[in-house]
Amino acid sequence: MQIVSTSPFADQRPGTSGLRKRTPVFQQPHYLENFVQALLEEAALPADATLVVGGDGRFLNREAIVTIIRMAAGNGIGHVVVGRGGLLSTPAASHLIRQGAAGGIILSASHNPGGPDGDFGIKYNTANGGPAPESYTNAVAARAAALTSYRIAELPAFDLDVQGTVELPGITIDVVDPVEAYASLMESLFDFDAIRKLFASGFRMRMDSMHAITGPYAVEILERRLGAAAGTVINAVPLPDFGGGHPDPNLTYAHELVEEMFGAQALDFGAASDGDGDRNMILGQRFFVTPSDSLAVMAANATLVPGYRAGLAGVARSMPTSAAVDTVATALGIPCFETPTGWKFFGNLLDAGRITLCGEESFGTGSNHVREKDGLWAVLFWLNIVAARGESVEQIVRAHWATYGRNYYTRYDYEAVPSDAANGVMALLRDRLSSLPGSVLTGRTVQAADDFSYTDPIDGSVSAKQGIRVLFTDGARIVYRLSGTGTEGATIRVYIESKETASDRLGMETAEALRDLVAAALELAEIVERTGREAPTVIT
Ligand code: VG1
Ligand code: CO
Repeated sequence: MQIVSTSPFADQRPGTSGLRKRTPVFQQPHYLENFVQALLEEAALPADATLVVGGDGRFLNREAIVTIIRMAAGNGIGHVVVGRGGLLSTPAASHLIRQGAAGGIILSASHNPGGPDGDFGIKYNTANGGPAPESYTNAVAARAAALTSYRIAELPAFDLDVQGTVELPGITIDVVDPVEAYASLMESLFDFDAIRKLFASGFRMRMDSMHAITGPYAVEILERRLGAAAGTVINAVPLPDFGGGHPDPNLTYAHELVEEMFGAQALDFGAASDGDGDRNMILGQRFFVTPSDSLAVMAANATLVPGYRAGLAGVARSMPTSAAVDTVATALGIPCFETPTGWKFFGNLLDAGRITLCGEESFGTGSNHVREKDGLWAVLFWLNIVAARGESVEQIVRAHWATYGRNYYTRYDYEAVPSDAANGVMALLRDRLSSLPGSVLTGRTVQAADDFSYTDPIDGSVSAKQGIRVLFTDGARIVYRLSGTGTEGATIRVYIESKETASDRLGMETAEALRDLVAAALELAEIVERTGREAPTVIT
């Protein structure tokens, strides 16, 4: 074992989901090692602990995993479980950790592009399988900023591509099939027979894995176990640069899928997932399901799915996510929690059994089956609902709106804005907060305006400044926050929502329904003046 002297890096502060930086930043000497040392020291795992390690296969994944395994040995960790080839989707890693490991390290920058000019990322998950809480990530940042050495073992060469157990001096490495345990978990939750029958009846779907991690999982589950046609999964081989694409499952970046599903030859069902496999997009034939609606539909139909037959203890959504699921929770008579953005805030509620389903507007849905959002799980949930109801995706969503009303919803992202300008927008909004209540915008009256603060109902921890909310008396909302996952300048996110219940107002185009409110939202924050951007980078 070697103790290597190093100098601290001041910028190793994890954001919404781990530490994400441009790849060259991670290639600086000692950069990765310093951060890993800080997180292993803070985790303080006992010598008999098992650590799970895996990543989404992006550029640097394999080298980083070898370094992490050597550092685990250097820090006295005796057992590592790693996915074959260094691959593990984020939800599959969460599941493996929950099989008895003390924690896990996941290498991914999720939906951010990969490659030498792309992004890389790393995060730590605790024994419950979920992202470490803020108290931990803050402590890691402080440690990293003061670090003077790290510990790394010299190990004989080992092969990550061969499944099996490797005994090395001081450490045992289990190279496991990345898919098997996860696929079995899915089989235990969903009605595979019903979905198999659905495919056998001629139902056709397309799954776009976007050259990222879900390819092998989707081929095994959809094509092999459920009998979907060969070729159902496209872009199914994980590539280090995701084929030069942006593995973000939305209408902008999943364009291959979108062209097919909105074209003349559209299939019955379309889905896509992101770099690390925790996000999902659900499409019907020429029909887009907003992630917020997806969560609400899942909650309303959960008892059709074997794993959720007993009903839901409660649900949760991140603050910017639309209130569509709140309406369902009220109808079901179950609690609905509103948390800050980021999956780490759902962990305590899931562990305490207070919620069963949760989700975010950013194409993330999940449940108590793991402690991460889960892209393929969401796809299977929808397939199960479609099979059980015998209706199309569009019919299911329109019926949902007719019952619960429709929350029109859109998000405007302004990426790579100079930090000063972005901070100026937030400062302006904070200044305006106290004068907003009672004022009228687009004919709607502001009921309240605040900077969202969350008190965790389980451990009492407080997370302040989680985004500006402008709440109207008719249920409409405008939310502003800065992204915590970008690697260049700042990203301003503006979330706009309006609720309609009148039956003749459920079928509008989203852009049309929200036109006034969007204009008011941009004006209130002086977005165009302060950023110089006439239009957002992405609209979802
Ligand atoms: C974004 C999303 C957030 C999500 C996070 C991680 O964070 O808005 O909902 O939890 O990404 O998802 P931010 O801070 O950029 O808004 V993933 O799939 O990138 O790990
Ligand atoms: Co992701």
